[in-house]
Amino acid sequence: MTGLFITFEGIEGAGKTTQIRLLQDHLLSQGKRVFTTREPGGDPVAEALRAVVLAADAPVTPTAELLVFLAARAQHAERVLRPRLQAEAIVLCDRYIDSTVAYQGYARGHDLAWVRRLNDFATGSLTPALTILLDLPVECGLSRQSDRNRMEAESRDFHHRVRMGYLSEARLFPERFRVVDAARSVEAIHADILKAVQEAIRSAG
Ligand code: Z5A
Repeated sequence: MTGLFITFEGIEGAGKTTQIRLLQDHLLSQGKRVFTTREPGGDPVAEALRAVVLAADAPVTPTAELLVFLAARAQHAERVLRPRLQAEAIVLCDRYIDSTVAYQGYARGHDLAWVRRLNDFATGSLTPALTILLDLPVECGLSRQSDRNRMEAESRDFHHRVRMGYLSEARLFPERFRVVDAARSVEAIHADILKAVQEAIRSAG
């Protein structure tokens, strides 16, 4: 695998979409080959699964929810992520394995070791070189929301567990995570992300 795999994580309204767009523009202006994608989604089958799990108006059980996110990821990893990385692109992905650990593991209560193993199974252990965690208080993130999907309608306590889960993962895997304070201006956050990405590009050689 010769590309560079970078993922973006954070609670709702953390600014992932905004920052990915800015980073993509910057990298393209430097002549880099860049591909942007998201989870759940990024492929027709995975987008269909996204609609099932996020827009369902009937109850979805926690186990079904976990397995749909993983099914979408398995499809995305094999059909999109691996080919793009093999084509030497810098791949920017909005949410990936750590979303499942934070939402379905820490917040919903599925066993963390089990969720990590399922992530490995779904992706063939395809792990990002760099994960940018955009961290901010739950109140701040929720106040930036415009429309609400099924997950976003969860309680504040649920979103707080998600945030704490992410921070725990960042402490567990410091070689991969960079935690960025996302309660600041768009420009200040972008500057920190650029530093982390430039370092990752240098390390990738
Ligand atoms: N999910 C899961 O449970 N398990 C999994 O394995 C996976 C996902 C993969 C996907 O939702 C949901 O699926 C997500 C987790 C769950 N659930 N929730 N909730 P999504 O893709 O529809 O939504 P999202 O990923 O949470 O994105 P978002 O809410 O759109 O947030 P964002 O992309 O991080 O932020 P943004 O769109 O860039 O910015 C939001 C607003 O804030 C917008 O108006 C911006 O102009 C504004 N903004 C951005 N940055 C700033 C700053 N710095 N200051 C002020 N305002 C800002």
